[in-house]
Amino acid sequence: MAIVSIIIPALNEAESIGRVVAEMPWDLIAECLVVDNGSKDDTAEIARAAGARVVTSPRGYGAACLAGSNAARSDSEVLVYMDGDGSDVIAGLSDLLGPIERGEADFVIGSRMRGKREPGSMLASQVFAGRFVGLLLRVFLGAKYTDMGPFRAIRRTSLEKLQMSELTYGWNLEMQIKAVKQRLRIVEIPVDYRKRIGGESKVSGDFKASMKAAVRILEVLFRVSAGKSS
Ligand SMILES: Nc1nc2c(ncn2[C@@H]2O[C@H](COP(=O)(O)OP(=O)(O)OP(=O)(O)O)[C@@H](O)[C@H]2O)c(=O)[nH]1
Ligand SMILES: [Mg+2]
Repeated sequence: MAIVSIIIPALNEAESIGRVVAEMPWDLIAECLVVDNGSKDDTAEIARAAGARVVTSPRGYGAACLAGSNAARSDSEVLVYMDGDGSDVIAGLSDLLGPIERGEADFVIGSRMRGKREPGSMLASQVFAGRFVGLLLRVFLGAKYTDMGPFRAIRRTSLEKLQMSELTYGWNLEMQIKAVKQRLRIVEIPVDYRKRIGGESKVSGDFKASMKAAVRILEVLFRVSAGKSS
């Protein structure tokens, strides 16, 4: 069985992080890292009390994912990312790890479009954005993605090859595009998705933030697809 590190970016997620960490299947994973950068609530303390190792990072979703990746145990072989708001369903972890464990994939991405979505867990605009980006990636890169969801697993050696540099919400898409370009073996599986347990949305619930994220995602789409890395 591969040595697995779970990486959870979490900013002001005190209402959910305790439950997210408490649900960890410790028999499948070696560690759970919660990456906090300046939460104004008790996210870090609650995560630690629930059994996570807490790491700090510069601001930004991608910056948190990168800091978590760099802080993973040195013998960790597979990195798994998920959100700290309770939206991702950890019961899907063994399905996510399966193709890597069997030596069939380097990168496994969970698609919320293909799984069960709790009503209200994704806005129509998010569903549209996922499908639209999927279509563009198919046309330009020949990739078969249906989503840009956060719940995903990648071999650590493969992630290192990608030389990730997006420090905001472009991180997820950058990984997907670079995975295609680096010819990683990619598998997409259905994953379920729920409404956040509590707390505040940093993106989808805030019009200005979602516009900013959308612009960033489109920028990453064209820049990274065109092959420039920064
Ligand atoms: N450490 C860290 N975590 C972040 C940062 N921005 C977002 N996150 C976390 O990244 C995850 C995704 O952010 P969300 O606010 O859930 O974004 P979203 O899924 O588009 O919004 P909802 O649909 O309302 O959940 C959550 O666990 C956040 O706490 C950041 O700057 N630093
Ligand atoms: Mg969320």
